[in-house]
Order: sequence, then C-alpha cells, then structure tokens
Amino acid sequence: MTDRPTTPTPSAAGPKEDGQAGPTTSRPVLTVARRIHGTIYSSRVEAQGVKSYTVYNHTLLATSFRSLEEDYWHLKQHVQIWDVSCERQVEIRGPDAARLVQLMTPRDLTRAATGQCLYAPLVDESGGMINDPVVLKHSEDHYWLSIADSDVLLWAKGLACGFGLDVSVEQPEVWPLAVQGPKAEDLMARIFGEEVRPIRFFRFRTLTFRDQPLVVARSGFSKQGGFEIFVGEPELGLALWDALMESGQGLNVGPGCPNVIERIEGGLLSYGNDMTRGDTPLECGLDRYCALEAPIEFIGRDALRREARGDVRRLIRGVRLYGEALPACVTPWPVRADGRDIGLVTSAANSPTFNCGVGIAMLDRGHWRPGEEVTVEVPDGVRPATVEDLPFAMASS
Ligand code: THG
Repeated sequence: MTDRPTTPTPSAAGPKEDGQAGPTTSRPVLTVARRIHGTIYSSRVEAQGVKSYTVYNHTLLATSFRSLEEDYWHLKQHVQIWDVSCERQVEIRGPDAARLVQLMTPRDLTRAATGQCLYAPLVDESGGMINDPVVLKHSEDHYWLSIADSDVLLWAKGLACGFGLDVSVEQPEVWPLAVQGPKAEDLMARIFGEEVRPIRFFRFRTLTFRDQPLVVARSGFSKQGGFEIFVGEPELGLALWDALMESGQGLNVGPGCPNVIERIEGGLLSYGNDMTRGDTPLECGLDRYCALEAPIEFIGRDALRREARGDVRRLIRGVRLYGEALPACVTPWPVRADGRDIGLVTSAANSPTFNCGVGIAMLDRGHWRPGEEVTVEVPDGVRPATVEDLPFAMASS
C-alpha cells in the first residue's frame, strides 16, 4: 500500500497564529490516502490558501484560511463559501424509512413536513449520543441524515437488519457546499434567482443551476444565516463554487469554514468534542428535541425517561475564561469549584467580541447558575472563569 503524503497539513495543535500550541517548524503532515477523502472542491479550497484541516467523517474539513480571528470577522460581516462535504448524507429509502429514522431519534418526526430540515439527536439504547444530524425529509419514504462525525451508516444498517426493515441505507455521493454570513442571501439570489429568498429557516427547496436541480436549504453551522446546497455532480459543484466566488462583486465573498470562535459563542455543539456516546441529549441541553412522552417508538426511550424523571446530573454550559490568550483545547480541561472537580471544558477559543476566552463545558448539577465562579485548569495554568448560558449573549450595558 502506497500512502502518499499530499497536503502539508498542520498538526492537531494547529498553526501558532491561531493562538494554538504546537511546534512552528517542520511540523509533521497528515498522510492523505484513500481512507481520508478529499472532496470535489479540494482543488478550490487549496487554491484559496487553506491553512489547516481537520478530519470529519473520514473527510478533510478546513479549519482556517487566514487566521481564526480574521475568518471570524469576515464571516460575521460578509459572506463565505464553505466546503462541508464532510457532512455526509446517510440516505434512508423505502416503505419502512420513516420507522427507521424515528427509531434512531427521540425527536418526534410524526408531523415533519416534506421539505423540512430537523436537527435531531440520535441515541443508543442507554440514551448515549450517537450523532446529531440534520434530517432532511424528501418524502414519506425518503430521508437524508446529514451527519456529524460518527459512522451512522453502520448503526442504521445494523438497525435495518436487526429489525428486518424494508429500507435501503446508503451513503450517496453528495457534496454539501455552505454559503454563510449576513450577505449570503444576496449572493445566493445572484446565482439561483429570487426563489431563494422565501426559503424559511430549516426548510429546503429544489432550485436549478445551469438547468440542473439542486437541493438548497436555509441552514448551516453558523449563527450568521445562510444556505447549504447539496451537490451530486462533481463538475456542477466546481462550476457552482466558481460562480459563487465570481458573482460576489461588492459583497466581499471569500472562502471559509466552520469557525470555532463563532460556533462557541453561538452555542453550536460539536459531536466528538462537546458530546460523545457517554453523554445523553438531556445532559447536552437538547431536551427541546426529545419528545419523551410522545407516542413514538425510539431506541433509548426508557433510559431517557428514567433520566428525565430523576435529576439530570450534568449539563452543557458556557464558560468565560479570563487572563492570557488561550491555547487550543485539544484534550478537555478540568473545571473546579471549591477545590473539587465539577466538570470539563470541551471546546474553547479567544473571543474578540467578549474580549475573553469562551468555552463549552459539561458541568455537574449545582454549578449551572450564570455568574458562578469556577477555575479551569488550562495547559499553561489555572484560570478564573464564570458560568454562562449558551449561546453567549452581549451584556446589555
Ligand atoms: N448542516 C448539515 N449537516 C450537519 C451540520 C450542519 N451535520 C453535522 C452538524 N452540522 C450537526 N450539528 C448541528 C448543530 C446545530 C445546528 C445544525 C447542525 C443548527 N441548530 C439551530 C440553532 O442552534 O440555531 C437550531 C435548529 C433547530 O432548532 O431545528 O443549525 O450544519 N447539513
């Protein structure tokens, strides 16, 4: 087997200029071979000067272009094109499709509409988080689960076999492209026409580009507004990327990617970082997507009902961290109150808006009150911190 080093890729710790730890000279590179997929847009992403990648669903995902902070301001002020091909689609079709999708999630899908996107925790038999996809309902017997970073295909296939369901479960070649930022709607209208404007949040329509149909949803992994376009044809995808980049006169369009500062401020959780199979959706603060008393059948229902009837023991909260600029949060940082361990910070970044560190933390009951003072053990010392609601809100002073 000939593994070929291709993209020089910064180490897990990332580039220094992003405020992240790690060597600055002769960093090891990530060897990219068949098991780690590039995407149909990779040539464009590299031509735009991507600085760092992560691997998500076995696929490259950019993590910075200029610096985290420059990318952050650009995303909040203008419009960015993101290669989010790593959001793979698990396609479930057939007479038992609705039953299988409902078996996987505590969210009540019985009244979901065709053309609707639904953020849906997936849980195992103990209520542990398996994934947190966006479900796209194409029809009663046709769904896409637009997945976060875990192998949902295998879980869904196992359930389909085990329950003897009449469905097909596949991972089609679909390459989502996100257009995010306050000017996203104007840019999209230049490509798809005025029909994009009436698409409501978390709804999708089929629009045409170069006479070819494309699924266009008003969704995306930022709080700045925008769309996701689900492309099935590599050539069409490149033409779409180029058209978006070339049609942005006056809109300051640029390349981008999910931005860790913006997503922490916005309270968007990252599966594998902020939550794992060891956490339940109730602990993740996703109870509004759990219809535990609805007359629906889903895996983990008994465990979640038991948890909900007792006291949920831990909860994801925001934390503000004070002091020097933070390094990257590679392994979780212990949180302490009165000298006792009370939780872990699982994601952190330096917020230019709040002028302090911002983090997402899983905290024990009794320590959830906004303003509660705690300390966080970061790799270079102990920092004072305070507990916050998610999303982070601007102080109204
Ligand atoms: N888009 C698509 N697929 C995805 C993501 C995405 N799969 C992986 C990952 N992101 C899933 N995680 C999230 C988390 C939050 C949201 C979307 C995907 C999100 N939440 C809304 C919010 O917090 O404002 C609320 C959604 C709702 O209430 O239904 O947008 O980004 N295709």
